[in-house]
Amino acid sequence: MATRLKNLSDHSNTKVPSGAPYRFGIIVAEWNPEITGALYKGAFQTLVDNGAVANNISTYYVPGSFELTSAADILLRQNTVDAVICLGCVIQGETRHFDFICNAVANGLSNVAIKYSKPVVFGVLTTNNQQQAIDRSGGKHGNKGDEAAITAIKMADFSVTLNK
Ligand code: RBF
Repeated sequence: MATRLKNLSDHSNTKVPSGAPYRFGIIVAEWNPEITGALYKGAFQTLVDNGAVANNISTYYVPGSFELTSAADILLRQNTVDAVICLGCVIQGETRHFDFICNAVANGLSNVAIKYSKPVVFGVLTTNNQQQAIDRSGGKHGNKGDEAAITAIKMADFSVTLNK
């Protein structure tokens, strides 16, 4: 499984650029709040552990993962952050909502990133059940919030360095 082969939660800090120069936005979906709350905690702490200044991290909440795209769009239009981390958790139910939401968010966030030429990190768990979500938000498969934070720092550095 990809998660077992590559668990960025175990990243080495030496390979990660400092987050000190950058401003980050974190957008958190309120569905499955115990999971997205754990993702947020991991993401925030990992940003700070890698040099980001707490005052340069802005946090926003949206009702569900579907709203992450429009929130990222609204935030990036303000030009106040160097990277956006979008955190959500979509758990497979009995209807086709899962597929619609996951596809919409994945495509939507990609489009927003390209529209603004800014990093938008897809920190959305898409799982078959609650246990898989728990395992990936601070459980046996690490915390995907941590990984999202590392990606945001690396991509903020990439983006700002190349745009100098
Ligand atoms: N939002 C999530 O973030 N995770 C979910 O697992 C989730 N499941 C949903 C299931 C149904 C049937 C519906 C109607 C919405 C669900 N949402 C979920 C909320 C969705 O992301 C969005 O907030 C609402 O559809 C309003 O646009």
